[in-house]
Amino acid sequence: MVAKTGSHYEVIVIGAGVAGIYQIKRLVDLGMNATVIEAASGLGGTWYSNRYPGARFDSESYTYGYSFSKELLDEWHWKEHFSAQPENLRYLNHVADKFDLRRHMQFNCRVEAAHFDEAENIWRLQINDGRTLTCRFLVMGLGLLSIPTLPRLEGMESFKGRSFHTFHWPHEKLDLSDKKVAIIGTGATGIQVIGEIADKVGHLTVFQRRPNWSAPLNNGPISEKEMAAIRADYDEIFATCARTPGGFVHEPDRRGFYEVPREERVALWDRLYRTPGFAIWLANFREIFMDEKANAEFSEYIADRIRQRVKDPKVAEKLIPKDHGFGVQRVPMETNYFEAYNRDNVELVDISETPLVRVTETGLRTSERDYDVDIIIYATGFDAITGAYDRIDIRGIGGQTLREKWKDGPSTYLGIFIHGFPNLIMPNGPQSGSASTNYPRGIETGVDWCTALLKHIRANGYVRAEATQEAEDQWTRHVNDMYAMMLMRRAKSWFTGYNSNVAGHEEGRFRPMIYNGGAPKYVRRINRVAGNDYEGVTFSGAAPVASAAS
Ligand code: NA7
Repeated sequence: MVAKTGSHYEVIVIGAGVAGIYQIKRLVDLGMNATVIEAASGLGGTWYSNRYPGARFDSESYTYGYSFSKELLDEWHWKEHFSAQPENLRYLNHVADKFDLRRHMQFNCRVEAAHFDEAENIWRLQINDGRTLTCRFLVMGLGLLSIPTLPRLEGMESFKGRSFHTFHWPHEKLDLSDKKVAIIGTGATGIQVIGEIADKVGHLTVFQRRPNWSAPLNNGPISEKEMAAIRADYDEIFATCARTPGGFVHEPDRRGFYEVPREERVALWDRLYRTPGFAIWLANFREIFMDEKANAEFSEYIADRIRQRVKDPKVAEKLIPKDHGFGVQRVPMETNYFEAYNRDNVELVDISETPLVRVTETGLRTSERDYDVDIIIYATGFDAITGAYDRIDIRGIGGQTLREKWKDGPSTYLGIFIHGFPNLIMPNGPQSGSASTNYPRGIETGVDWCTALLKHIRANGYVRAEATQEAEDQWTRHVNDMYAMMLMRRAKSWFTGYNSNVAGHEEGRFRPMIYNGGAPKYVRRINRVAGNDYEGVTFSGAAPVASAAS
């Protein structure tokens, strides 16, 4: 028997981000004894930490917010089509306050270890404050991009100025005027930062290893009148998101790429280039994702756009990716990014030609020369998707560690269960529907499904739920097979588990991290599983054991 000492919960949720907030709401509504454990000092996950200038949604704001409460939808006014971090954090705090969720959250608590106790069928969690907490079910709301990674450069500690990863951008206001700033990394984050600070810094030196394809965000304010129209349209907006593969409002152009004459293709692209958000990526022809020739033609269209916007042709060429086509990795959306390079105070250093050698006391050294700066910004990405799992000592049946099980890439059932790790549930795990789509839409689906599962378990008095090996193998194969159709498979990006700064994640080691089948297909699949008595999951406990392989 498990003693109810105040340190035991029916459910513990790790992480108070977008997933954790909604998950605890659903658990509290069910009257479950549940808590959220959060390492940071406040809620919000991504939006708590990423406070760098330019941090904002690439989802339309009104598709990012929660859909579960009409009252919440009616009272919240998104101020911009792609809302920025301060507003996003205010929103998440508003949600927590409105539904009185904060009292179910424990901050500044980092879970260091989670071990499954096979005799009791509970998880034992070691918290960094010395406590041991136990729970029957462990729900992971860890975040896909919550473990920032730094380059492995000699001399990083010796730098006398300020340096930080964008994830750790100082919370207090940082005056950059008159400062010489270096930024390393030109992914989605670097591109947002550069576009935002170029006209606010004394001098900016961008250290680019590989350029990224990027297109205009076309952001703008939302007036009271527009917001009223959005509110009236919410049902349709969410229905569209549910219908589209990416969970966004952008529907793919279902005409065949080659059936549409070239002039019409270009007319579509001209329109999409002016359209807000991911339209340029997701409302495009589907062949862009799968057909090398179609992708090359569209990439060349975007390359010309870059050439038109960047005055120095040599700089323009350096900003055009040569090693991958447009859209084979998540597309960074930009505001004034390419124009930044037309400024006298902005300099591009191509470190594929002159590699970074080390950090010095006064700045950065490439193979060619020294760059003295006051501030170094590392926009160098994340140990994505599985990184947050790897940082916790998670042990399942027989003491098997998850780190070891996933060393060559994740394997899951539906992105929700892991064989050998009973009672551990991931509403937005690796290989689930949310990672590659409009994140909160996938999260709501995942959380709702996991909540229904927990209700089912409770109703039947089960004490243990675990995916079968067979079901996990089948799902992981399915996830893997789907990459075969996608040009994305060969991209060096966090979608395939690439990160040059993490041992074992360097180039060449493909990991099936995300589900590429699209949101509607994923939802149909998990609903079918639930409808078939959770096929592929074995339950045990008070009720007779129900088991079925998928
Ligand atoms: P990304 O997309 O992983 O980008 C990281 C960038 O940092 C990328 O340009 C990397 O170059 C560069 N990088 C990483 N390590 C190094 C080292 N050691 N030296 C030089 N340059 C380096 O992360 P982001 O934070 O920009 O975006 C993550 C997601 O956040 C994004 O997709 C959105 O969904 C939100 P590389 O390409 O590896 O040569």
